[in-house]
Amino acid sequence: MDKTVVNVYEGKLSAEGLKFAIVCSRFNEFFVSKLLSGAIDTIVRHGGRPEDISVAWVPGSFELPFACRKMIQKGSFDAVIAIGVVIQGATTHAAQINGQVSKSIAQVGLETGVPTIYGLVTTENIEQAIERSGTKAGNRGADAAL
Ligand code: INI
Repeated sequence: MDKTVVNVYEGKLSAEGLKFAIVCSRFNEFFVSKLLSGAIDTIVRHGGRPEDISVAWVPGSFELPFACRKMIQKGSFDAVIAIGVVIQGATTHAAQINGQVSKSIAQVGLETGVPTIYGLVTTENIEQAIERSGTKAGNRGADAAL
């Protein structure tokens, strides 16, 4: 596209000078810690400073939107990243969490004006969670940070 004749709005993949909050769920921490490492690694590799990254922990993914909002209200972050892993069990519990959390994370971003990024892995089983936490399907935390 010829950028001299049109206005193009697009992001730059630079984290230089930016402050990030990463809100993580302790539920399925085995996977969440891998996603968190991926997110931090991506920010730092794009020029962000480790000291400009704050990490908050909540019990489960359901609590992520609330904590994202609190971090935005209490801090001065350029973006907030929510990280969690919801694995389907024998009941509809996971579906209930997923539906509400995705909507609420979008709502936090829209209401506060601070980019609030959805970095959740929602899977049918543990194998799919492994694949998305740093193995054959990449690292969803790194993707969210990007
Ligand atoms: N929280 C998760 O982050 N992942 C899950 O897989 C999960 N499951 O399956 O139960 C989960 N449950 C806890 C939930 O997020 C809340 O912390 C809890 O309901 C208290 O509000």
